[in-house]
Amino acid sequence: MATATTSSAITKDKLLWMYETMVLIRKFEEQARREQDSGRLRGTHSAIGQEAVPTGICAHLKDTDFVLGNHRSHHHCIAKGVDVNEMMAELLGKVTGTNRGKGGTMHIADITKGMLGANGVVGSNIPVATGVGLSAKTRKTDQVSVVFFGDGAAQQGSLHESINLAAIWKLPVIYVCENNRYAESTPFEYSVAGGSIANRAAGYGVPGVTVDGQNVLDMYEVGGEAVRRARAGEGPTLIEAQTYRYFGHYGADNPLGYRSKEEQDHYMSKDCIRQMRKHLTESKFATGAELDAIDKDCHTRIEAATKFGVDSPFPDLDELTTDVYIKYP
Ligand SMILES: Cc1ncc(C[n+]2csc(CCOP(=O)(O)OP(=O)(O)O)c2C)c(N)n1
Repeated sequence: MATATTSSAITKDKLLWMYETMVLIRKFEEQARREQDSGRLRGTHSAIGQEAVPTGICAHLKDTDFVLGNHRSHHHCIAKGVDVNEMMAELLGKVTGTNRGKGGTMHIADITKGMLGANGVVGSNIPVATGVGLSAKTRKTDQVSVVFFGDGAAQQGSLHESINLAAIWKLPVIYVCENNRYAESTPFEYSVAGGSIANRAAGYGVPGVTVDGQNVLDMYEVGGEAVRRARAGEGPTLIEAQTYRYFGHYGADNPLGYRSKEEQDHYMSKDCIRQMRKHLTESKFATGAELDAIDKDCHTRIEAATKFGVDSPFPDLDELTTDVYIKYP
């Protein structure tokens, strides 16, 4: 398991950015759940508990780098800098949303921020990210392509084909498996032969790293090395971030049907935001008051995003097929 030895090499600005990003994600996701409960949003795959994974990686990325996500991608989008007003409007199907209200929670994209898209088809973005890496290498840019996927998606053949190609062509791709221990209700232990996803990288001769995905400093450390390798032309990295989703797979799914309360309590006791808050205050990077001010600001931003989304209009009926179907000449 890779661990960060110190945060002293990280600037205070970067540490606070990571704290703020995780809090903003948490508050966005809490509001998305409220929208779901009110019926304005038909359902959502909550990433509450997994905030540290994309935050630690995206802390190393520029707007010109690329991120591709999956069905549970609000946290990937926010960590990559997508505007929360436009995201909330997208969730609510409004014309001011990132995709003009036609993508919804599972297809948020913002090309200006390098967020090439969430995707509801499990595993589908893994080969796409590989092609994005090939494009960056062919165009001789220093861009990096990062794809986030779950432990369930890691059982698909496309991951193996992709890592193989990325390895032989030394593509700047980072494969990040968010191992939250369940694919819907199927436990990791039941579905993953060999007991490790990261270990599979050895078969392709590339680094495979297991990391505590609830510790943003560990994620930052591992992400930094993977991004450095990618930019230096050394090829791909497979990261297995061990994490946990606090809520059910989707909507009102009650996870206590397939996992124990003791297990939930164990992971929740290692909450990524609480850990970071403790670290920042104990190491005197920030005072409790400074962090409270960040919490309050994130709360205000999510309230404003919700108002923006709710007050925005739905797309016009005339727009029904615009940007949906391609017209061939
Ligand atoms: C190709 C495909 N098969 C099945 C589904 C239905 N489905 C949606 S999410 C999911 C589980 C995915 O689990 P994992 O990859 O571990 O991600 P997590 O939900 O844990 O974040 C499944 C089977 C789908 N959307 N696409």
